[in-house]
Formats: sequence, C-alpha cells, structure tokens
Amino acid sequence: RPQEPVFIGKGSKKTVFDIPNDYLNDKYKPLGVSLSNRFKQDAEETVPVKKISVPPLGEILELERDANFSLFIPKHRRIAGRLIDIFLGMRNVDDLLSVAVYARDRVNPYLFNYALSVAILHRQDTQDIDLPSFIESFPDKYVDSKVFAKAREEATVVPEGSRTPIEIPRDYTASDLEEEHRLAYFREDLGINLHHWHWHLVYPFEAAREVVAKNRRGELFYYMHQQIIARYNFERLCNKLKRATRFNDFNEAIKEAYFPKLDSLVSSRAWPSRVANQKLRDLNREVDQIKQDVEDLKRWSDRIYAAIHQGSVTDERGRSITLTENEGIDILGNMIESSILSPNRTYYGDLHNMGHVFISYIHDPDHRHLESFGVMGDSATAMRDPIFYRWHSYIDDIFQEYKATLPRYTENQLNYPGITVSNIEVQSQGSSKNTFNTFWQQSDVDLSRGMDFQPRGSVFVRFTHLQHQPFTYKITVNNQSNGNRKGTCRIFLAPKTDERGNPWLFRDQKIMFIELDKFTVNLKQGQNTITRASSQSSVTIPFERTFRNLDLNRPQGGEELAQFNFCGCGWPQHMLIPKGTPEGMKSQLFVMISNYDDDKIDQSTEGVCNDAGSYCGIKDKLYPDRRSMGYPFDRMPRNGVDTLQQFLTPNMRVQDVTIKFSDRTVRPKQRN
Ligand code: CUO
Repeated sequence: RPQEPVFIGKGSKKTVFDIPNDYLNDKYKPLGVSLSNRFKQDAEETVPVKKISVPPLGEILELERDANFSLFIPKHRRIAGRLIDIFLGMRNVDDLLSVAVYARDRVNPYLFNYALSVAILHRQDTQDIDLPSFIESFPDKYVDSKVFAKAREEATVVPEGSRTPIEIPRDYTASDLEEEHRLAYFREDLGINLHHWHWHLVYPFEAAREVVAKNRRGELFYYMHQQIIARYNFERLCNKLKRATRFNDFNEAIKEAYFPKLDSLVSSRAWPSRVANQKLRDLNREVDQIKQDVEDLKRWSDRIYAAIHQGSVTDERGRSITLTENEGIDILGNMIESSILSPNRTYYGDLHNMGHVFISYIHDPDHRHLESFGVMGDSATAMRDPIFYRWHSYIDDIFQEYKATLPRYTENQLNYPGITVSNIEVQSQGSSKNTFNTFWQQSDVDLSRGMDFQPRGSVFVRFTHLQHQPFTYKITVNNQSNGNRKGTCRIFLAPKTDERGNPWLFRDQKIMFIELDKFTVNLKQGQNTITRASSQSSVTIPFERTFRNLDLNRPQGGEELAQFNFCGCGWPQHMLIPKGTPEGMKSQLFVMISNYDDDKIDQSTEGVCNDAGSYCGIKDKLYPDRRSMGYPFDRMPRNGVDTLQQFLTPNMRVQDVTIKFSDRTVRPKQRN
C-alpha cells in the first residue's frame, strides 16, 4: 500500500513520521515537502526520523512489493534472514526506526512486517515496543474477502460511531455437501491461525543462529504440532468423521479440495484454490529459484527413517550423532522441519517445509500460469486447509516411529510414591458435574488498520467462533508420605472411544490426549484439594491477547502491551475444549501428579508471557518442564499395559466426562 501515510498508534491517535527527503521513493521526491505537509496536517504527533547511511538492501528488493511472501520458500527465507540481520544490526532504536522507515517504502510488505517483528522480538532495546496485531495489519489473511468491499462502503458512507459491524457468516468457504466442511470452524478459526503464525514467528527455522537456537525448539516443533493433530482428530470424532489419514504416498491424488475465498490486499489477487484429486508434481519455478522433484521427498524421508532405526544421524562431515533418549527428539525436530540446526540439511533435506511448498504449488508447479502459492505456503493461513492435517499427520507419524524406539517408562518413572489422586471433578458454570458445555459466540474485530480507506476510523467485522462455559477442576490428592511434597499437576483430555465407538488400545489413545493444563502444586501431609480455573490453562492465552488491541475502547496497561509479540503465541482460550456433540461426547479426563524433583527447571518464570508455556515455551527462558514433552503419553507403554486403566499408577486418575454442544449463539454486547 505504497501511497498510504504511515500511521502508528491506536484508534484515532494519528502519528506521522517526518521522513528525510532522501528516503522518499524517486517518484515522490519531487512532491517532497508538500507531501509531508499534507500528512502532517492530519497528525497529532510527528516523529522525526534521523537520516543514516542505510545498508544496501540488494537481493531483498528482488521480491516484488505486490508479490506474496512465504517462509517455506528457500529464497524468501534467505532474504528474510538478510533483512532480519540488518534490523538486528542497528546500533540503537533511532537507527532501527530510520532503516525501517526507509525499508518500508521499498520492501515487500509481508516480508517487511515479518522481519521487523522478528527483530523487535529479539532486540534487547525493543522489548517494550507495541506492534499492531497481525490480524489488524493483514486482515486479508484471515477473513472472507467479501468483507473488504463492505467495510470500504461502510467507512465511506457511515460516520465513525454509527457504523455497525459487518457479519462474516460462519459457513462461507463450502457447503455441507463437503463433509470436511464440518471442521471449518476449527480450521478457519482466527485465534488458531494467529497462534500458528505467532508460534512460527517466535521459532523461526532460518535466521541468525542466536535467534533460532532456542531451548528445545526442535522438540517443541514436534510437540506443538502433535497437539494440533490430536486436537483436530478430537474435533473430527466430535463431527462423526474418522481421524485424519496421513498423506504418505506422494503420488496419491489428494481428494480434499480447498477454496479459501481470501483475496490478498497486497497483490490484489485471490489466493489460489485446489480442486479435488490433484497430485504433487515436480517443481520448476525460476521466479522462486525452486527446482525440486517429488522423488526428493521420498528420498529424504527414507534417510530419516533409516536414521531413526539406526539410532543415530550423520552430520555434514560424516560424523555420527547418537539420538539419545533426552536429545534425540530435538535433533529430529530440527532435521525434519528442517531448521538451520539440522545436523545435515544436504542429506536429510527439508522434508516438512518442502511438503508445504509442493502442496502450495500444486496448481502451477512450473509457473506457467504466473500464479502464486496456495494457503499451505504461509503459516498465517496453512491451518485453514484440510491437507495441512494430513501432511502434519504424516510428519507426526515419523516422530511417533522414533518415540516407539525409546525405552518405555517404568512404573518408577511414572509413580510418585505416597501420592494418590483420589477424586476429580469438573464444574462448569450453571451445569451438572463433569460436563463441559460448548456453544457459538460472536465477537467483533476492527479491520481498519489493515485497509486504506478514507475517512479512517474503526470498522468492525463480527465473526462466530466456538466457546465453552468457564469451568473449574477440583482435584483431591492424598499425601501419605512423611512430609510436605511438591508436584506437577498434568491434565489431559481424550475421546473415550474411537470412531467406531470401540474402546481404545492405550497405544492408540495416547496420541489422542490433548493437554489442557499443567501447573505446580504444594501438597501438605494428608488430604489436599486443588482447585484450578479453566482460564488459568498453561496452553491458552485469553481472548483479549489473541485479538489484542482490537477493542479500542478497552484501556490497556503497558505491561500487557509490552511483550505482545511473544505473548501472541498461545492456543486461543475459546478453543480449549473441543466442540463435543449435542447428545454429549463421552471423553476421559486424565490427571497426574508427577514428582517435582524430576520436573523442575531452576529458573524464575516471574514476569509477563509465562502463561502459555506448554505449546510456546517462555520468552528468553528454558522450556519450563524437564520431562520429555508430552510426558507421560509420549512413549509406548510398558509390557502388559494395553488400556488406559492398566497404565495408571496411584498418582494418576481418570474421570469420565461429557462435552455437550448446544447450537445457540451468544451475541456481543451492544456497541455504541
Ligand atoms: Cu506449523 Cu507445517 O509447521 O506449519
């Protein structure tokens, strides 16, 4: 949006940068002073921008301003890495601002936004900078394109203050003829897609080493995506669909189609769709510098499987690295994704990322139609497409293959002597015991920042999402040991039966468990009652944080704004509990108290953004749990354990619960 004045700040507060004339694009230079005066008239604040000698942008400018940008495309990653390095290399905030202002007018806007976000997240001197929510900057990646014409019309005709929210229908990407469409509320949920975008922003796979090499990032890549698949499969069972099938035959026709109905406001083009029964084809796209055969995926995956069964990988110099019980999964995560921490990208390739690329170019593998990539090519949109879950089921299956080679947990590694969980109760507001209640809720989002219309001001869209009644857990724990004890309370949920209604074998059910919460408990001798609210969950962030900054009338403190970039990572609270069914989905709630001595990490986690640690880690800290991620469900069970009941030690307990969905919609309070 090159002609748009640079406004920052929230709501009606208009700030304009006073740009050195040399920074203007050549075509605007003759307008110089008059142009800047025009924008300054409107502004309540002017920020002077210092002139510095800007490092050459070189290759970064090769990505057209109206092109789409994908981190999965090697060339795009490389230039993103360059730009991040330039931003990170600036000596102070004034220089960073200066180079950012200069780059903003020249660099592809998606690339610019991504690189600046990563830099702000990782620079010491920008920790208190507030960035607009990604959905505000690029609403076109999240909502039906029809909305924008309506929003413009509303903004032009109706004065701010009298505008009414534009409703996005719940069903706009397909009809009920397509059974996969039953899951659209999950795949297209704004909060889920924002979480995924933020996760990949926090854990980039290519950038300066100190940015990439976060504690256990390869393992977290495995675990966070494993949980996405478990959650998706849970939702599928709620919707009478079987679990997602792996996409493991690269020559198979993909029967799932997807028509995203998104238009890019940057390129003024529609995101490509995928019709049913397309097959992957060899890629040869000069524009992206990609030449890759489908065969390569197979070759890489064969080598990865061989490494798993051999128990070691071979690095670039031919040395063998053992996949140890503790660190093997982290190495494999980086290798399969792949990140720059992969021990050998030449040999093990770039399996997961290139899978995204092959799928996203399925409609135009040699660029003959001059088309860009589909939604699978962008972490902000990938989770909308049913194929995402089939691809990631395949990726997860490789990790599970590895996990099956690890020693099984012995009873000693699971039990906590003296500690017994004797009762579990869930209480949802206004409901009977051990029932979760779900329903539809409507919420409003302001799209005005990501659009360039006049007159400016808020324009809200109203979207419908799943929600559950807030609830509390009440857990009774007996401590019969000889003193006070400390433990970690781990709470998971899984469907009680498989898609046929048959009871699970433990080996299958273990990967269906979704994490709901994890927290430390102090246990005095004798009986203890633990109460915990659903809003405290260690996997979620509150609605206000997912859509931070959207309700412009709500006062926000500096603390809350401060760490937004990291804090935007977290499963949306409104999607904590799967949808369930009208008749009540039978599920099993699992609670375990593990021995804190084997869990604890010696660090302080005080401060902000420490509340969605399970899927996102904690900013600038170690992952807050020493156990393997997914413990105790991350390995095959010990001998003789076929069912969940047989798996239990006294410090664990299972409670049957029901998830009851009611098809009603809660509307937002009247906006005035
Ligand atoms: Cu998150 Cu495939 O890694 O999208």
